[in-house]
Amino acid sequence: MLIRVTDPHEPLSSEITPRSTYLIRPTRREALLTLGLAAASLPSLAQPEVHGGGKLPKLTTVRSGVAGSMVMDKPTSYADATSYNNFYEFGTDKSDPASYAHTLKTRPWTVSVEGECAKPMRFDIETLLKLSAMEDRIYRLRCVEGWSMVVPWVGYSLAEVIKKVEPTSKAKYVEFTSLADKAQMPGVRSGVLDWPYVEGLRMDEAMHPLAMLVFGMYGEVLPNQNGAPLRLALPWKYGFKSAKSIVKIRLLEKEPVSSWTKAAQQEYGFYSNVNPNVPHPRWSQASERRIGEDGLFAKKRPTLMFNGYEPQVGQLYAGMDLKKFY
Ligand SMILES: Nc1nc2c(c(=O)[nH]1)N[C@H]1C(S)=C(S)[C@@H](COP(=O)(O)O)O[C@H]1N2
Ligand SMILES: [Mo]
Repeated sequence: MLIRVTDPHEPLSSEITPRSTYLIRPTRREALLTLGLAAASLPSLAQPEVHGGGKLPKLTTVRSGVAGSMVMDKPTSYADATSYNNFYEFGTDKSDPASYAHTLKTRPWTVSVEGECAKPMRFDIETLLKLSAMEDRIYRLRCVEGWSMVVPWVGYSLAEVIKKVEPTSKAKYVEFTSLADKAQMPGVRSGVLDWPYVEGLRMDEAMHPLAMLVFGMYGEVLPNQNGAPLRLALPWKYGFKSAKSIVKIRLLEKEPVSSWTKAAQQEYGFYSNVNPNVPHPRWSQASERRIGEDGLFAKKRPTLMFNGYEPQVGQLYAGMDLKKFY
């Protein structure tokens, strides 16, 4: 596997010349961006379609400076990104979250950050909303099922919150727990997963600037079906690593066991980095269908190593056997 050693804050050639500009005919905006002109200098050419449905509160945002935070693929439509969801707490059909998540109460909401740290804290959602500047970032999201989306998220790096509690030297992993309330979440009455939904990261993954704590999408607060009031976005990992509606973050010495690993260990490993070369035991991961763009009979597009974020995150896995640590 190719590991390039680069400063994660430096713009990378993959961003300057995005894949889409050489695979398809570039738009004027993309061509100009390729020449190094900032989008801000192109007032007549709008930013990608990043407006929401207009029914939810808007969030004030700044453009992110994090390398890899602005993929140039066309964003998925808001309608698709909010109606085709995985959120098993509300049912297993893709349409269930949009149909049933209105029963989720997102206020009051607290997130406790605890475990191996000097200053465990319980954050109110309003405090988290003000903790750091809200950034616009456009990330690819690759579901392990073989479909993908491009989502303009709003939030900031997860590291901002972790730093606040002052992790000890024993903090090697981070565990995330989603809300599991039968009264608000009809899917929690079913046994599809061992609730609550739990996910985890290695500490260096969690501290990577691309690992994002998300409060909104398309310039507005998150709709419930997308994980309100806060969820993760880990663009180089399969979608299930990005836990929704988080209530607890725990710093740990030992690797946590995620819900999906518990459900099927040979299918869902702890790392779950997007990897076209490591098939899921029941299907290939070499290609994907972009929701809203690639019709059912269209040729699927190739899946990229680390979902296209190898320049930014590849070095986290230097020397690791990615077939073993799937
Ligand atoms: N709590 C919780 N988080 C979750 C899930 C879930 O079922 N419950 N599904 C995951 C999966 S499989 C994917 S692909 C993404 C989907 O996010 P989206 O609906 O915003 O596209 O959320 C992830 N986070
Ligand atoms: Mo997924």
